[in-house]
Formats: sequence, structure tokens, C-alpha cells
Amino acid sequence: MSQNNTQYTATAYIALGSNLDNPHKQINSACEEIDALPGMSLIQHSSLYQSAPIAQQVQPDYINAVAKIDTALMPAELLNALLIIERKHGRKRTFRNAPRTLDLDILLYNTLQLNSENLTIPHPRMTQRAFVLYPLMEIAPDCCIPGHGKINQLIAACSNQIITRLDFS
Ligand code: PH2
Ligand code: MG
Ligand code: MG
Repeated sequence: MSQNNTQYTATAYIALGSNLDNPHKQINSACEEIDALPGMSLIQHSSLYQSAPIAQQVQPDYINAVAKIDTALMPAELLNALLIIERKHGRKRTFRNAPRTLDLDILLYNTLQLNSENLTIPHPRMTQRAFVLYPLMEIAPDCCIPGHGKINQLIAACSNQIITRLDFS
């Protein structure tokens, strides 16, 4: 759990994804590691969701989830902290959309809209992906995605993507 004197400044939503080396375990332990980081507190996580890979088809199914956090970190610091956790999980960046032990993407950071060289918020592809929108909808049903609109309207456009909700264990 987080330290007592931390001044949280932001609520952020993080997408977790894995399709290598026991994905359930990767996501579970990533949630614990996120909560244990200084300046971060895990508020809630969704169930786990299973789906076929989008983009690169010939690889194992993915397990995905979304976590809500409170954080004292600025967006760039948050990204760095998440990249360190990815590396700890043995993430190797070989080619675009390669299978991975752990992917941690910042989806939302308060109502911020940011376009910097290495970070775009909201996450640029989140509105087209059922594996992001379904778990996000579970924990933030009234969520509005800055520049895009309400989650329930966006999710309707993804209803052709097959996704299965699993128990978080
Ligand atoms: N991540 C990708 C590409 N395709 N497909 C699924 N089902 N889940 C993912 O997390 C995922 C993907 C690149 O980040
Ligand atoms: Mg990703
Ligand atoms: Mg990523």
C-alpha cells in the first residue's frame, strides 16, 4: 500500500496486457507492483479479459485488464515507472505488436490531452479496441474519453470484436 504523506494529484487508468509466460500471473503481479510504487496507489482493477491478438494474428491470445490508480507522478514520470515494470517482467521490444510478457499503457490521466514525442494521452488506439474499452467500462462506466466522447457510445462500435471476461485470480 502507499505511503501516508503522498499528495495525489491525478487519477489515471492503465491498460495491462500479456500473451507470454503465464499472462494471468504477469497481470496480477504487475497490479501489485504498480500499487507498491512510491507516489502510486491502486484504487481498482477490472476482471481479466481474453481475446485474440489484434494486428499480428499468429501469436497466443492476450489477457488484458484495466487498473485505476491515484498518482503523484506527472505523465512522463508515470510512463517511465511503467516501462521499468515492463522491463522487470522481461519485456523485449523486437517488432511492432510482437507478443509480450507485459504491456502497460497509460490510457487516461485526469482529463488531460497530451501529444508529446513519446507519449500520447488519451492512448491513440484505445477507442478502437474492445480489449481496452470492455475492462475500462467495467470499472468506469460513466467515463468520458477526452476528444472522443462517452465510453458506452465508443464501445458500441467495437461490438464485433470477440472478447471473453474471466475471473480475476
Ligand atoms: N496489444 C497490442 C496489439 N494487439 N491484441 C489484444 N487482444 N490485446 C492486446 O493487448 C494487444 C493486441 C499492442 O499493444
Ligand atoms: Mg499496447
Ligand atoms: Mg505499450
